[in-house]
Amino acid sequence: MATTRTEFNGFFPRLLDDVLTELPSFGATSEMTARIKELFTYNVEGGKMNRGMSVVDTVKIVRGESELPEDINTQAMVLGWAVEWLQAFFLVADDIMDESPTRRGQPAWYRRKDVGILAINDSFLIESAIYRLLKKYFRSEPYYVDLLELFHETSYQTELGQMVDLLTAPENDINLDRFSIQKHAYIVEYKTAYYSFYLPVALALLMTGTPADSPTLQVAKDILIPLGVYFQVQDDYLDCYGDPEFIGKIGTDIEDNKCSWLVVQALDRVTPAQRQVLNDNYGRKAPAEHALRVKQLYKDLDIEGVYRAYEDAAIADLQDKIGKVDESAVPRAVFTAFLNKVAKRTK
Ligand code: DMA
Ligand code: MG
Ligand code: MG
Ligand code: MG
Repeated sequence: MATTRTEFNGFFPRLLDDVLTELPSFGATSEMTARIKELFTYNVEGGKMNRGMSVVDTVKIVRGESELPEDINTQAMVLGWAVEWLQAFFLVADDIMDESPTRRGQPAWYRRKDVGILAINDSFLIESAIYRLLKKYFRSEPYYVDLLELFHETSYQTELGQMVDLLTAPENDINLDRFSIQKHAYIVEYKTAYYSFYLPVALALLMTGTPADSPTLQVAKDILIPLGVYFQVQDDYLDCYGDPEFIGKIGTDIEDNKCSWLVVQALDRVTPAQRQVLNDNYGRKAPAEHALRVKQLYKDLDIEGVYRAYEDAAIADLQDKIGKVDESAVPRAVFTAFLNKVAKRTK
């Protein structure tokens, strides 16, 4: 049923080629084309591809087919990769803003000697490629404008979330009062849940004939946004407790003064003395002892245990919500497939 990673991955060169072959019509020299090839290859490939493959998997489930007709399969893969391209656009910019050293087990793009601050424009180029691909494969479809609007709205939501994420985490200005459960909830819903969870399923629904104003999309959103929130809580957890070798990135949330789920939970449980420890050590880039003291405090408060309890409750709540979905709107398998990919992940 599920499209294999190999099949999905094997489709990437074709899309890369689509974008590269039209570059001469934009006056591109071979040097420009080579650089754009490196930009896309370095940043778009190499992820977990859960988001992209979810588009294809959802189209299969909605159509009730384990193998799609070739033209439909092609379009579903294009939309899947368009989500991966969108993700690459956000990640290139995110790593600059978060000052992250690594991504997907390699130096973050902006850290390369031949890139640096150019990475800002490179992130815009990655975004623009999405619209080149949509034009090529969907221009004559009746839902073309719906696809464009969905990508635009989703980008807007993500950028609003990123704005609050960064505004809540100013450098050299530690104020624990800025952090709250409500603030965290806004950040994770907007910066992650829309593009990572709602977008892939909404694209598949548009492709399979759901009108853009159908209540079906709201049914999907009511499950996928909480699922995306759970996913970002996992990301916050893995930032501190994940194995950098395995997750391919080194956590920076404590040093970056981020309104992470972990610090919000800690603040909910601290004594005044522990709050002072947090105040004196959170959000310091160096020396490393500061971050270690924060981690020790998390240990004293058993934040890992709090996380495990949250995780069990979140999964149970999602299963309950999925169980109540009207199957004539969306097959429940769409959501269980997605939940199974995410539940208890360590990467
Ligand atoms: C990521 O938030 C959100 C977007 C829109 C890329 P993050 O900075 O926690 O992500 P990561 O941990 O992957 O850097
Ligand atoms: Mg980041
Ligand atoms: Mg970030
Ligand atoms: Mg993170």
